[in-house]
Amino acid sequence: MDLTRLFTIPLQRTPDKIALEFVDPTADPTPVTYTYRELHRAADRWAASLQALGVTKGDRVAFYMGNRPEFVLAYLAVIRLGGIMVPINLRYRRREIRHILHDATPRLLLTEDRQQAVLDELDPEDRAGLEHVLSVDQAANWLAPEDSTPEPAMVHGDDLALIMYTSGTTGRSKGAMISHNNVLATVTGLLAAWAWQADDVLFLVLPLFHTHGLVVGLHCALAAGATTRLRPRFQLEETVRELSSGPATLFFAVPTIYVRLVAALREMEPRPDFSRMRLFCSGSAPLAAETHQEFTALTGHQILERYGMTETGMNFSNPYAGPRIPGTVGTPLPGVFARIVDDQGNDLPPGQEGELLVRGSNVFDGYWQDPEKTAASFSHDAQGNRWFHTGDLARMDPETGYVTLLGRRHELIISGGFNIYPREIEELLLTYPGVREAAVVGEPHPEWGEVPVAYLVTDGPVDEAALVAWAKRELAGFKVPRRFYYLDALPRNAMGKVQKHLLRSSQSTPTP
Ligand code: MCA
Ligand code: AMP
Repeated sequence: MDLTRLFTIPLQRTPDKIALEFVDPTADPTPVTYTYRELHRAADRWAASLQALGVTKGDRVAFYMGNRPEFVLAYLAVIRLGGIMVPINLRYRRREIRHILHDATPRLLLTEDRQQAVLDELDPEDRAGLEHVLSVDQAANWLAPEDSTPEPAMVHGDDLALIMYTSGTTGRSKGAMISHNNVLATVTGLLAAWAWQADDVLFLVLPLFHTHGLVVGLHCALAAGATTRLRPRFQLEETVRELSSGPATLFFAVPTIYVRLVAALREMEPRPDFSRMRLFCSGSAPLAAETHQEFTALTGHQILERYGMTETGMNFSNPYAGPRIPGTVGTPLPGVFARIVDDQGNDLPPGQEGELLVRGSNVFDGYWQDPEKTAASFSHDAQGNRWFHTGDLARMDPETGYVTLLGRRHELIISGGFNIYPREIEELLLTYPGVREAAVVGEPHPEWGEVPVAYLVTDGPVDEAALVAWAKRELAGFKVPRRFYYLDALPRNAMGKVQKHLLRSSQSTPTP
């Protein structure tokens, strides 16, 4: 069964209900809406169009565009054909896009006019494998006639629906291969755990190019027969307005958004009334207990925090009905099995800290064309079950059974819900003239959670503004170090490995 079948029940029961409503307040403020029937028909038309362009089962189709209805239509079309969507974070720049195009070798790249300047920065060789680069703004020129339908494709649950690039410990991001069944497992788990209802209205401001917006948000809403009010991005005033006087019942966000909401609500008199809302969820990065508590004090709502990964979809959640404990991610979702183990892979008793392993139908099969990294990410238990090593350190409360995440085994930095691996930035900085050594670490930040900062050993003074401008052409802005510190040498152990924990407390010279 392909994923789009998830929506057949709302399609049959409530064909005229609004499935998707989109407004871009900075452009044309008139809402664009699709009922379930219209969405289905439009996705058929897009599927027929992509099929005519040569897209068949197993083909990768890269997406480099922001939230908009065409993203949804094209995505539904791709998976209906058995194609594989490869979403690219819109903040990614030359170096990151180049890597994804070379690694996933998509047949087609779907984009929008406003991204053209970024794509123009690519070398012709980077685009060589692409048969078509199409802007959805020009779709009228290449879409098939309105009532077109595609030739049916045989799509199975184990076929891939997505390859999602997650930052890699080795500097290059890895493509997580997500099957239709993996997505289905997360969606069915969340539908039950969060009591989704057909009369829910999701206010969705998270990017569709990540699991949080796409799977937790859009997919669950479509499967529930609910309405999604999609926006291009998070905007504070619009969000406060929607949550207090719009039709929304559900809001999903990353902690940075809750930090901004709390800061704004604190200052507002009279305070907006969020009492019509049913559920606020947080995930993608740790939500500070203070933010959780202050949000409750300001709104009367307890945020439901949950935990997931690109590779696994959703793993843990605080309960919908039951205590939501700040600073915890709750218990495994239906169908998810979890263990906490020591460095040798032995199970630890409740209360002890170790690495979290998970398995279940939600867990991906491996990394695209990377059997080595795949093998290194899984282990088998005595019964032959295959467990994914999340790299997250966790402890289970012996009384409640709730899990708290304590940090990560690897060097991942999470900034505003986007992942950053220091190695990728270090490799880039080392290619800059005059930079001899570079080490990147995360520094705590009240709004973003963490931000990257760089420690450099250079041949002489560096023009930092030029360095930053250059780095921003190569990498997403959120990966560019916020501060630079200059050292005579990086602290290294006897093996020559940089001791990053010493850097964080070192007496280095900050940006001159
Ligand atoms: C934008 N900037 C950032 C970030 N976002 N800096 C650090 N971290 C960020 N996340 C920078 C921009 O580069 C820019 O700087 C400046 O901030 C302003 O940009 P702007 O576009 O105005 O920012 P914003 O629109 O206010 O964005 C903040 C945001 C956004 C709304 C929090 O980052 C966001 O939507 N985050 C959600 C990410 C997400 O959905 N993650 C889920 C993935 P400059 O001009 O210097 O470049 S994780 C996942 O899916 C797993 C499975 C899970 O568990 O959910
Ligand atoms: P990604 O690779 O973008 O899917 O990010 C997955 C990582 O985000 C996880 O391995 C966790 O480290 C982190 N994460 C997601 N949700 C939470 C949460 N609620 N609390 C703490 N960390 C989280």
